Amino acid sequence: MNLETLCMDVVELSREVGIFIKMEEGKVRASDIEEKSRNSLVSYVDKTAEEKLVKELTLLLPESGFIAEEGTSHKLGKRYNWIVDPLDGTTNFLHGIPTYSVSVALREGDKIILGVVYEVNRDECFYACKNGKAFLNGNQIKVSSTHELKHSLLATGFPYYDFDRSDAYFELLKEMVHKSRSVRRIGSAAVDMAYVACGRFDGFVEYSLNAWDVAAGAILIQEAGGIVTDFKGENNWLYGKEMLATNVLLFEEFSTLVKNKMGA
Ligand code: 2AM
Ligand code: CA
Repeated sequence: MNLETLCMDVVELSREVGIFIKMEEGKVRASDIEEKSRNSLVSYVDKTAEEKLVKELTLLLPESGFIAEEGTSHKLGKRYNWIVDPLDGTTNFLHGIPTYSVSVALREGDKIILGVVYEVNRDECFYACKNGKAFLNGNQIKVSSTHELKHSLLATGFPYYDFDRSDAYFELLKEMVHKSRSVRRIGSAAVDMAYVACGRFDGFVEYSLNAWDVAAGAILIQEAGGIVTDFKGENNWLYGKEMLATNVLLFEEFSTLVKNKMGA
């Protein structure tokens, strides 16, 4: 398997799926929308997009399995598994807000080896594979070189279903607002992380995210020279529902802030 060739095939596929999603923008009726669990919305658009991804990714790598948000495949691969979010930012999509993405990662054993995030409305495709570099539409990207929180632009996602840690989270948010240049909440974790990878954001923090929200973004950041950890500064970020991402220079200051408020 040539990982770089596979990565470019996944880039092309993600763009095709993105074009389908864009064509459906504004056409989804209220009766097409289902609430899977509290505030977690889905429509035929997410499901159709995922079915196409599952079908085509299987053709690209027949022995692979899937961890896919909408559960259209439960096949598990021995060595390779795709981690797929066909539409990250469904709430934005359904409300006519332009930031949403297609997010696809490939896992070999317990390592993510490829990631693609396609931000549909900006026609921006971010991609990386292990031991390679990270790219945006063919140009190499790097994390920012901001080294102090006071000069940083941070990103986050607000809790929307798991409010158990929300007091600690909003304490953290207050500190982030006070200590940084400002904080953005754009509604697609995959896009937030792609923006850390290319240096638009200097740091990102969110809890209760699923593996499909963060898998592709994480390898983008790592290959662009950044760091991803859980809130203790450790490695349990894929299934641990804690994501902290930043460049190396800001890591100590940002992770100390997060650890102090949410690391317990
Ligand atoms: P999704 O659109 O794939 O579900 C941002 O906080 C992240 O949380 C997004 O990546 C989004 O992924 C997920 N999310 C799900 N429901 C949400 C909601 N009601 N509000 C905000 N984010 C939501
Ligand atoms: Ca989704």
